[in-house]
Amino acid sequence: MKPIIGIPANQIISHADIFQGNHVSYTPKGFVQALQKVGGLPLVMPINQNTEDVSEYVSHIDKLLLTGGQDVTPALYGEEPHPKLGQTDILRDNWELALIEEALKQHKPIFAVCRGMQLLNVYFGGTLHQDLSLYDDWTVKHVQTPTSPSYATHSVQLTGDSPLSKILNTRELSVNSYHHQIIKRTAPALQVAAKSRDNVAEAVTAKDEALRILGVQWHPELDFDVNEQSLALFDYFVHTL
Ligand SMILES: [Mn+2]
Repeated sequence: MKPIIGIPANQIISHADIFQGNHVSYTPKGFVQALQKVGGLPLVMPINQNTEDVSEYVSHIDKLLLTGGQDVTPALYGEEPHPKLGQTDILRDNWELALIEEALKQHKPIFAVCRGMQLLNVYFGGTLHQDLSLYDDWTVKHVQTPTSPSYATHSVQLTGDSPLSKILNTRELSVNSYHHQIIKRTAPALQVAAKSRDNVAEAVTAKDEALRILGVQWHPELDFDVNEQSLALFDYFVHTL
């Protein structure tokens, strides 16, 4: 049996002129293909305003994968929207927060990418910088556009005893980077597993190992076909975490 990996879908809400005005549920193909390549069975779960359905959804999956996308609604960590905040979608936030809670309740592992890692931090009571410009020590380019996501552009240093350094068997790696928000206060339940040179949290794990959680700020789904370490993360998630 292949492990079934639940992926909460994103929805297009800002382009009413495409798809005949329908809102469309989707997930980037990189997640689908990376999971399939390492032997997982991706299952996309559309946003559902009835969050009572999460228990049934989660009972059908083995693991939960949170993807990138919109900014997290700042009210969820007690802030007003800053002028540099990007698009938010409270329906997506609420659906994914409900799925996180249920996955933890049902003891199912969570792999969280980019926004997913930020949302996990907010779920556990942490906060975010709504834009990198609000971070005093910002010196590294974290939005590498227009450089291809296949090219890793900045280094991250892995914490010596973190599972990440064991999985990847290194203390430093190069990653791609497409985020304008970062963790401000790390949630008490989480620990930083990797940092960029300007001290931005680039990966997190749970302090309590019984909570099987890995979050990364970069995008392994965009370079897994050319970067063995990115593929290794998906392999670890599907078969080990
Ligand atoms: Mn970065």
